[in-house]
Amino acid sequence: RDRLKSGQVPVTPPATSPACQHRLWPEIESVVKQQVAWARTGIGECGQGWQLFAEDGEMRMYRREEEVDGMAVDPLKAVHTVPGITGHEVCHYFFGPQYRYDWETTLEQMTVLETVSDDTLVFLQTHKRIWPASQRDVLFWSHMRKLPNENDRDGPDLWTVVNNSTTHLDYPPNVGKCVRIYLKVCLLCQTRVDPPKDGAPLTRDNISCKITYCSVVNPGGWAPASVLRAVYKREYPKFLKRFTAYVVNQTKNKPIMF
Ligand code: 6CM
Repeated sequence: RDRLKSGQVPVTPPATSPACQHRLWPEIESVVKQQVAWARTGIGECGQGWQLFAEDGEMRMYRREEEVDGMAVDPLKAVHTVPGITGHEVCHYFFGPQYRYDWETTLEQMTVLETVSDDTLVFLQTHKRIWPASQRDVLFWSHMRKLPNENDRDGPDLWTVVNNSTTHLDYPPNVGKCVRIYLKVCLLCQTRVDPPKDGAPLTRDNISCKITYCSVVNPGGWAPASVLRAVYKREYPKFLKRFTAYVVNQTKNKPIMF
C-alpha cells in the first residue's frame, strides 16, 4: 500500500474534469485512451489494406474496406497540416455546439441532450437524407481533452475530441423516420511552433497544426455499400477542408489560443 510521508506529493494526479463523477465516465476514459492510441498509430503501422482515396495539398485520406452484415463500415484515417492555427483552437471549434451549423454541411438538426460538464456533451443530430437510403440520426457523447506533451515539457500540449455513440432512454433508435447510425470519431491535434530566429514575438506565421481524424461509421440499416462509399469519398474531404478553413477564418484576427 502506498503511504505518503508528510510533504510528499501523490503519484497519481487527481482527475481534473468534473465529468469524472458521471455514469458515462468509465466508458469515456477507456474509449478516449483507445481512440487516441489508434490516432497516434501511423498509417504504415496500421496493418494491410489501407487505400489512399483522397489527397489535396497536405491532406491525405485513407480507408480500409470492411463490411458487417453486408453494410460498409470502412474505418477512415485522415492526416492534414494546416498553418496558422493551434490544436486547442481546432478542437474548440469541432467540439462547440455553437459553431456546428457553420461547418457541418450534412447536418439538418442538432440538439444538446445533456451537458455533462464543460468538456463533455451528449448530442442528438439528424443528417440530411441521401437518396435512395432513409434519413439518419446519431446520438453520441463528445469529450474534449488536453493531453500533456510527455516528450517536451515546454512544447504545446496535444488536444483531442472523441465522439462515441451512446443511448438515451427518451430517444430510442429507429422509431421515427430516421435510422440510427453508430460512430466512433477521434480528432487529435498537435501544434507545431517554429519560433522567429530574431526573438520577435510569435505570430500565426510561426505555428501550424498537425491534425489526425479517425472515424468508423456504421450506417445502422440498409444503405448500398457503393453509394455509401461514393458519399464518403465526396463528403469527408469536403468536411476536413471546409472545417479547417473555417477555423483559420475564425481565428485569424484573434490572439493565439495555445
Ligand atoms: O465528425 C464529424 N462530425 C461530427 C459533428 O457533427 C460528428 C458527427 C458525425 C456524423 C457523421 C454522419 C455523416 C454521414 C451521414 C450520411 C449517412 C447516409 C447513409 C446513407 C447513404 C446511402 O462526429 C464530421 C463528419 C463528416 C462526415 C462526412
